[in-house]
Amino acid sequence: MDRRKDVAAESDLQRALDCGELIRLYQPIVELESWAPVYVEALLRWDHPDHGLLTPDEFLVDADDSALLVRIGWSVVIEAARRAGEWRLAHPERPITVSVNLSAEHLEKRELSGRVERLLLDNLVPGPNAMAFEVSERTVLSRRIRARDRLTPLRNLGVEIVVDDFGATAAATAAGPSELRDTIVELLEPLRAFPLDVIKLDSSVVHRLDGGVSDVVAAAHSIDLRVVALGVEDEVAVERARDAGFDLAQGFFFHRPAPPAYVDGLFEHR
Ligand code: G
Ligand code: MN
Repeated sequence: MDRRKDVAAESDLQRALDCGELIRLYQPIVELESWAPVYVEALLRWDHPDHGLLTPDEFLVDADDSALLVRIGWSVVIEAARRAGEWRLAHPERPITVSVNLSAEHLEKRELSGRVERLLLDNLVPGPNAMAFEVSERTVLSRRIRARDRLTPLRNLGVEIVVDDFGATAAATAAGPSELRDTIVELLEPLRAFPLDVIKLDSSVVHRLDGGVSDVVAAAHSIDLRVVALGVEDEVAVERARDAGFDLAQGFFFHRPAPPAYVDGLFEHR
């Protein structure tokens, strides 16, 4: 899309950060058994004066200023820690985990776990698992950064680690459903070596695998990961996810990304 080029200019992005146009929405993730929201994912949006609400893949694609990416990443983590503290303290009987997406550039930072530890303390975020960090499959398995060395101290703080968009690359390249299933089950194998709690299966995988998706979910369970179905948009998708054995689901059928007041409302109505 061409507007990507228009809006990705870095000076613009820095200005957007400075003047509060980069906002955070929150999307609940539910347990499939009960439909109870147990996570909320913090999602970055650019509330652009001319282009409206933009998603990160519309404005971060060309932003190769890694320092700026990390500054933007921190703005999300900082607010998420504050919300996690507030929601846990206000509703200890309904513990919710606030999850944040971490870029490879951000995960690479030596100071990451130290700063997160301070944020948890400063915001009185009670442990364990009041926060989670989502890293893409590509980031986890990349050789360039030592993901395990960065994830281990982070997880030792009592936060969860989530693998995001799992299988997206394989789904884009594999020939047929059985090849895709085998590729994805193989991709799970190296993940054993990492400190992980949850895996989010890309919606393209769920669509392309059809029947074979339950094998993938079972393989993930066998290495002690809870599994999220992404992009659940209708009742059929809910049924499929339940039949395949998924633990959790995220998607417009249940909840759309919304301002934090929406999450406050969920506590009222449960
Ligand atoms: O990959 P990640 O977990 O970061 O995905 C979050 C993104 O997916 C958000 O930008 C969110 O708006 C989008 N999203 C969430 N639910 C749905 C859905 O049901 N359908 C589609 N198409 N996108 C969704
Ligand atoms: Mn995510």
